[in-house]
Amino acid sequence: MAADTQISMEWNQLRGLLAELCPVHGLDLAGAVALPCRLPHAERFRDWLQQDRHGGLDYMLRDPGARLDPTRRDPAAGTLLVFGQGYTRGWPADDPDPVAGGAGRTGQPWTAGVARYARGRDYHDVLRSAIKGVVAGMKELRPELQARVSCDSGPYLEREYAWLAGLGFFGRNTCLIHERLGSGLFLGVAVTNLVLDGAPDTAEPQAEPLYAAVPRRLRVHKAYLTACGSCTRCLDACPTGALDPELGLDASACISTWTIEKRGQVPEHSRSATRGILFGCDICQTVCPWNQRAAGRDLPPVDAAYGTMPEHAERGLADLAVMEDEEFRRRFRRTPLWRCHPEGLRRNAQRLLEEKS
Ligand code: B12
Ligand code: SF4
Ligand code: SF4
Repeated sequence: MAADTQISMEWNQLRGLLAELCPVHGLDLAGAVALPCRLPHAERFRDWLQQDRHGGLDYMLRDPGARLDPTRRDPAAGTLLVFGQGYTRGWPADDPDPVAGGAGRTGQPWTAGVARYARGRDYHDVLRSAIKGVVAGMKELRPELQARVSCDSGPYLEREYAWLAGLGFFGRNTCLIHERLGSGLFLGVAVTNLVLDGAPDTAEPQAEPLYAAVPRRLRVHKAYLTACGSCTRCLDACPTGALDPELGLDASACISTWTIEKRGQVPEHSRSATRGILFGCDICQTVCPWNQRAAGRDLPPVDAAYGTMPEHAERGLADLAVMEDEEFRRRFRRTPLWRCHPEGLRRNAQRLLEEKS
């Protein structure tokens, strides 16, 4: 983004544009946060880093200042647009329950051990191109618009911005939850040179997003942090005790970290916890009542790109355990499984086979 150009737009004009463009590009939610802005949970993030709850995910240590303030990277940034795109409508009751064995259960395909977010095409590609589609549509009206589009991998606290922009609330499992859609949502952002006239007070989180394919629970009049109430299901269900009600998630204990991000073996003490799990972990979302309710609702379907890829059913766990790098590349290059590298997938599959024997 060029360093010195900002353009103005009316808040309601942006609302109209998002309402027109988001459905065309398969986006469920969109909102805006004026920059620079004070992040209410910046301290939570700093503590998380300081207490080593990042679990050795080194990319989280890189330039934390930029993560807290996008204008450090893009001085002309005036508005951060944040988008949500569903990949599952809740966690259906007939989904093989990972707590009960997932892919380890007899008769289940190996994909039952893959977290739902990773069963289709790579969401980075799908969501980024959807957001770019919205930006391109906006540019037809305002050619001077500039935007840096990012999903997941950029230095942005995406859940924090999503909450500020009114997309949902924080669960005790740390996920961003929408009252009707649940937490099966990917988040992405566009850091733009827009300055919005008539935008709400930046110091306050918004109660509703600018655009929602499905509105939040009741009409939400005031933003709130969480709607977990007295529920602690996710804390109780997490098999490694990775969730702390005060401190959030400890990535060094999270199965997701071990099965996706790390290269070594799952530590001995967590081995029984990962039973039946091949890649990622959904346990703290599967048990969440917001997701169970979402699964029973009549909601518009998610983008077909997030459906299970039937072509992989021809391969079994035993094939994955010895899969050559070349086949891994061919099959999984454009999927989230790419993240764990061929050796990670072989390792995970071997562990599951050992469990079964
Ligand atoms: C590092 C990372 C991980 C790590 C650490 C996760 C973590 N909770 O921090 C690991 C590898 C474990 C992981 C796992 C998963 N991840 Co991840 N991950 C990220 C990443 C890259 C950074 C997260 C981060 O900044 N962590 C630092 C902590 C401190 O931040 P935070 O948890 O977001 O919390 C902040 C706020 O949300 C707020 N907050 C959070 N919870 C609460 C609760 C209360 C009560 C309060 C007051 C505040 C609060 O305070 C924090 C500071 O601002 C983001 C993408 C991004 N750029 O943001 C994706 C992201 C969070 N992951 C995502 C997904 C889908 C997953 C998995 C579901 C994948 C899977 N099935 O295996 C799991 C979910 C595990 C879980 N329960 O969080 C989505 C989440 C979407 C959503 N609806 O929330 C994101 C946003 C990616 C995306 N673009 O869609 N992930
Ligand atoms: S993703 Fe799994 S291991 Fe990680 S916090 Fe949730 S339940 Fe625990
Ligand atoms: S399981 Fe309960 S405590 Fe955990 S996020 Fe869902 S509602 Fe909140």
